Amino acid sequence: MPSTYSRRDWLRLSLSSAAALKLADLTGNVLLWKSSLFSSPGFNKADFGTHFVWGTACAAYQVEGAKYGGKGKDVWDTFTHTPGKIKTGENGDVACDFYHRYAEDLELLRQMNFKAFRFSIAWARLLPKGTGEINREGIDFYHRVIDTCLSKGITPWITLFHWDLPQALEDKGGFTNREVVKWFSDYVDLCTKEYGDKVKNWMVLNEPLAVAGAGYMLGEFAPGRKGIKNFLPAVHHLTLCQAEGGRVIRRNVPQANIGTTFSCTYVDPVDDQPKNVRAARRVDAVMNRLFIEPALGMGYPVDDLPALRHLKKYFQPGDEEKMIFDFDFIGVQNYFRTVARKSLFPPFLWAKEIPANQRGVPVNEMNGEVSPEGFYKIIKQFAAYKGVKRIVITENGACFPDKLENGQVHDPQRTAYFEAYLGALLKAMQEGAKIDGYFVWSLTDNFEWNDGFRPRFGLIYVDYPTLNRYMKDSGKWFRDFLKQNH
Ligand code: GCO
Repeated sequence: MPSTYSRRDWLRLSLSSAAALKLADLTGNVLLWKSSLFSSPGFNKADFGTHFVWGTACAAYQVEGAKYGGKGKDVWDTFTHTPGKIKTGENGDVACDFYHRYAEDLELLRQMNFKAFRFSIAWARLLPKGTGEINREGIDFYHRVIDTCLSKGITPWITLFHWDLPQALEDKGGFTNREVVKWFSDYVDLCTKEYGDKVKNWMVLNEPLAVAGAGYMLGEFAPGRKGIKNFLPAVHHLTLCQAEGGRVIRRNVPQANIGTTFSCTYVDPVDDQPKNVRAARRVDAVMNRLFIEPALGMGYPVDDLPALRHLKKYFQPGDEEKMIFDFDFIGVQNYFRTVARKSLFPPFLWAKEIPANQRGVPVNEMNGEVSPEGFYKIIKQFAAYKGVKRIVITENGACFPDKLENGQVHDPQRTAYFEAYLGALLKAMQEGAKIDGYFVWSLTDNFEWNDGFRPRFGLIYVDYPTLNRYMKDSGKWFRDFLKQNH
């Protein structure tokens, strides 16, 4: 492969087959996609190395069914049951009923030849009030999931927190209350003591920015709070939880492989005018650097986003040290690329993102730009940090409008997406990025937060009225790709 790719090379990577399909996406953009069903990519499984981990990822609230098994209420239960918060009015009460169907789902995972399963523990399933009394049914449920994984030769990878803070703790201020660091470390202590002899791969937080930004600043995600006065303390306390969680795992689990995950998006300025270049840097500081740099001992990215100096207000003596943890790996999660420009709104950031469908680029169903090049660049950006030892792609995937017909789901766009993104990942690896694994988001279609069930990311289609599962063509593509020995 050439060492520097031109735009045209990237286009070729995405469209390298002669059999290109012309499809129109929901927003009316006409997209060209390679028909991967009739061709094979220019790489195979062995190119990624024999130790490379192939898995899929999911999260408790999105799949389990919140009403089962004595789980306490969490912020997503409250949020989804508040009228107007979820675009479709739906909720995760039943979701994919993973609570009862986990064995079937793990069997499908095995049939697709994946060897790892990333899932999260619902804090309120173990501790209905967030602290104190334990729900034995919840503890046993995750033992069953872990044991089923192990019996099928699938390695469990656990995320400790994927956004579902127990409501009882939110009632005490949630992430704006510094006490959360103590609540969280007690919860991590419980999980790691309970499951640590069977599970070695742990992730502390999933995308803390989504919690602080969408949950406490914009009010778009649970708990639906707004404003900088909520955002700043939430950021700092999440940063402390992130490092403290790592320390608890290290203490309790011998030979643990400890990581934490970040939502990452390569940010380009709309043009090279200095004001737009500076705006893109501010967006990058928030979107990509806010939580990793303090963990690496670099502090918050105040130089590029001076407003972050207000975080100091929430510091206590010793916090600079407490924010640091030496993670074994960093979880990079990427879906799209971002293009930014200067703007007078919102204050604090003084920048705005230009929606992908206004830029004439291929998009997914949620209007995120499909950009293997952006994926490659963000991996390189994270791999360039001196303190990052290893990277795991803990999420990557795409939503496109799927249709179930005669038990089949033909989703060539999704397969083409994976081929192009895996090509970009391989290129980064060949240039020296130390990447240990790749997790598809997601095993099954699931509850996509404030968008409800409409955007489908699964390799397995879920027919919600019956909850029956169907392997999509993209799942079959992975099944065949992962079967290869060379
Ligand atoms: C995230 C979350 C997932 C989402 C996925 C698709 O990255 O936002 O980890 O829970 O469902 O990203 O949007």
